[in-house]
Amino acid sequence: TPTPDRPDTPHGLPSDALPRPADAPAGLARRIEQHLLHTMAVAPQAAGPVELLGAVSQAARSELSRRWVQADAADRAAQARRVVYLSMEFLIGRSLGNALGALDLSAEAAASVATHARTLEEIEDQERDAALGNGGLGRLAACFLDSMATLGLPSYGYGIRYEFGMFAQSIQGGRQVEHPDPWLEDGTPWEFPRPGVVHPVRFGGWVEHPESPDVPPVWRHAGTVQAKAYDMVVPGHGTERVSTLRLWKAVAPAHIDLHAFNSGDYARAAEFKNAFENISWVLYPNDSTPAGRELRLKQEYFFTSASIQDVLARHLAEHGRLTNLADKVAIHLNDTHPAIGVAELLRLLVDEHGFAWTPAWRITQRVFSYTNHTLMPEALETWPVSLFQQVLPRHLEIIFRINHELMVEAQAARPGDLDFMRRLSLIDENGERRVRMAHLAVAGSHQVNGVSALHSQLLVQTIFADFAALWPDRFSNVTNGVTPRRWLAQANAPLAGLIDRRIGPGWRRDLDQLVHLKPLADDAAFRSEFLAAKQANKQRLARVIAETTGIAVDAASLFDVQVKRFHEYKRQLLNVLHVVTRYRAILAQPNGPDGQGWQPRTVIFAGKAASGYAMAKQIIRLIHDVGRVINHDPRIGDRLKLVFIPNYGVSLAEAIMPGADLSEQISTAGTEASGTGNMKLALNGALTIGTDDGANIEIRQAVGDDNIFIFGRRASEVTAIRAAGYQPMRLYESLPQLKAVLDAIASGAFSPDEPGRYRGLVDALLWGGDHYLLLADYEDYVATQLKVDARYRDREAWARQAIANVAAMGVFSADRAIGEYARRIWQVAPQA
Ligand code: B1H
Repeated sequence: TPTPDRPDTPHGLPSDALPRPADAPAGLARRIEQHLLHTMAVAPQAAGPVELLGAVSQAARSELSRRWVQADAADRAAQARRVVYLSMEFLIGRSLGNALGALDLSAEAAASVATHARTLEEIEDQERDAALGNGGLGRLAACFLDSMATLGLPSYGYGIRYEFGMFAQSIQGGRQVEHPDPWLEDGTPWEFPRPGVVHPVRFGGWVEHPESPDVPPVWRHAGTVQAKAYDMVVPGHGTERVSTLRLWKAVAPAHIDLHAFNSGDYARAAEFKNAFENISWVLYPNDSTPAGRELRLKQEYFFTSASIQDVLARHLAEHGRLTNLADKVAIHLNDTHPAIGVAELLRLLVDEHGFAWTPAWRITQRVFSYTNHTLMPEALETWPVSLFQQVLPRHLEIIFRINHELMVEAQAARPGDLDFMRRLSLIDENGERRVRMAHLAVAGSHQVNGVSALHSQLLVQTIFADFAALWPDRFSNVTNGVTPRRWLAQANAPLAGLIDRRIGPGWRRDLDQLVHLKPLADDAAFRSEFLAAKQANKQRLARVIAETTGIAVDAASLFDVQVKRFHEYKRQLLNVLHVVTRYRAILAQPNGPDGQGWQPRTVIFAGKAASGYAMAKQIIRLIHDVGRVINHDPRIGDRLKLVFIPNYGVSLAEAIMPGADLSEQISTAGTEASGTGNMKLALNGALTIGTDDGANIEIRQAVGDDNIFIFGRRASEVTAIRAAGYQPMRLYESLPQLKAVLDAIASGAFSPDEPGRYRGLVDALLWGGDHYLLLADYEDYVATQLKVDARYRDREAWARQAIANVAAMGVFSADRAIGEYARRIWQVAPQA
């Protein structure tokens, strides 16, 4: 029933409108009412959704802080070994639904907001996403924290409290427009400022070397910025354990006193202050490619240094000495972004805590471990030696010393092999000298892993081949995973409820239990309930599409979904080539390829392009241009629709994943390190069409060849094709369908107002070498899409296969992944 709009402010309400203790309900409901009055300062019966969000969040927050204090006290008392996860990105999304789920308070919260004539969903929708990350790497960090808390690992995530997170995307005239994301502007109930936790982080200057070798060098830095701690509590599910996410804000040092300046210098003083504080202002929006800017290097050092200082302070408070540091802390590097931590820990031990080099180096290597997330050569971080010299002069010296010892070891392993040394070196000497951060991370860690079986194998065959020759035992694999709490329990209530009724609720903490769904694929009643849940989710998604794009889509059509960052290697353009192929085929053969009609399809895209990535932005524009033509062509009707949902992020993903029938995972084999959207979609009952790449390969092994559509060249074939001199023009000439599609796009069939708009894009395929082999995989892709149609038409067969996918997803739980890290890499044990 619709509710009348209520005023959002308490002004003018009679005082007898406030609840009296006599009618105050119990438990959570009572606490919510109290928070409405005392925290939100609103008369409870006048509370709107925003006030309710605040009050419910506060009620959850107080219970979480109780658990937090308890877990912290227990870990201190036990002097527990801790895991410290350093990451530039934590793509958290919303917190309320997750917190209520973890506290098992969702039903009670729903009941109490119902007394205000609101639904819990409506309240939760008011919360802004915490989008402190770009894509997969940042979301992985958030899933991992959820699992660390749930498994009861004594653990901390450390990162940056960006004032502005991932930019918001809107579409104007078919083009991406970026908007700032001031996610903190109205405050957030989920952070706990720790005014007493501050560490100084130094930059610039020079290094003085005392005469005596026993006296450590002195870094005469040029400036100091203070790192102030803001904590978020990470709830565990089905346990009272929690984890901590500590984010650092950059604050100018106290001696920049704005009041001391006369009015003329005030602006200059403010500028000076900004020059420090800008370090934590904004997330760099470059998924999979490093920014290479001085401010980025400062961000990396800023949060890494503050975090390691914090670790040492905690360790000293608990143990009074640092000699046993490696027994008590495991520090993990989420990609190379915090790799400077290797040099920073050495610096702190040697320069500030009186350690000799050799024991300090031994501790450092035992403490650190490193995950690589990409093989793409352009994505490997390197910094000009000159920039390092200017920003971190002492660290550069330390890196040179590590390198010297590495070169001695290389020399001993392969005497006289200068190329081996050159390839291993922490310094790239080709052209402008640069520091290779991945080499620093490998040298400074006792374990290095990739994020899927294929990726880890390619790591030791390609970019780390020489290191693997030197230290074979250092390399291993931990395939990624996703948290089933957010990605099934929270996002997909219809399916989660159905699973609960059939196999009980235990899968939330033990996803392997989904295997009990396997036999239910043969149960017709279960299949029909499964399809009904999918249908409800598709209707919800269709509503989201209508609200955000204005396009009406048919929830009975096949929902074909590709949602991820836009990048050439992910090949959204190959998907578009298929859409245009299908469009032309429908026009040419209205009765379908086999006379049985066309399976209606809705092709759904969402994702952001890095602001400076022209080609990715052009592909977004092409999707809109093609969509405008197809969606308005009366000859097509409901047989094909193409939509782009703007502003993809965690919350939108929670609406999209449950509503997908088909999951597009079509990267060029050998390029997508793992993928995690592939896991979320399969977990929600989508079938995958994908290449033999990243974790798709393991998904195929888990679900079986018959329950997935794999197409295209494998990684080894990709390498061979390129080595043999790939000629995309030959494919263009020999495949008439492909030629017609490319000609249509290139000649302006979808951009009549500017016919040459996509000439460059097509030329990049035909003349620019088609680096990601779209043309090589086109024919197989289009043929495989026809198989998808045929399978989908047999609704019972499709349901069986979708159920088989869900049942096989146990291994892709982030709990499994974190269990492997804990045992094999961190050597930490869960606390009861
Ligand atoms: C992944 C990144 C990444 N790999 C640089 N690398 C960045 C690199 O801002 N930067 O400089 C940001 C992100 N992100 C992704 O990690 C992989 O492409 C996915 O395949 C993988 O699933 C994910 C998590 O491992």
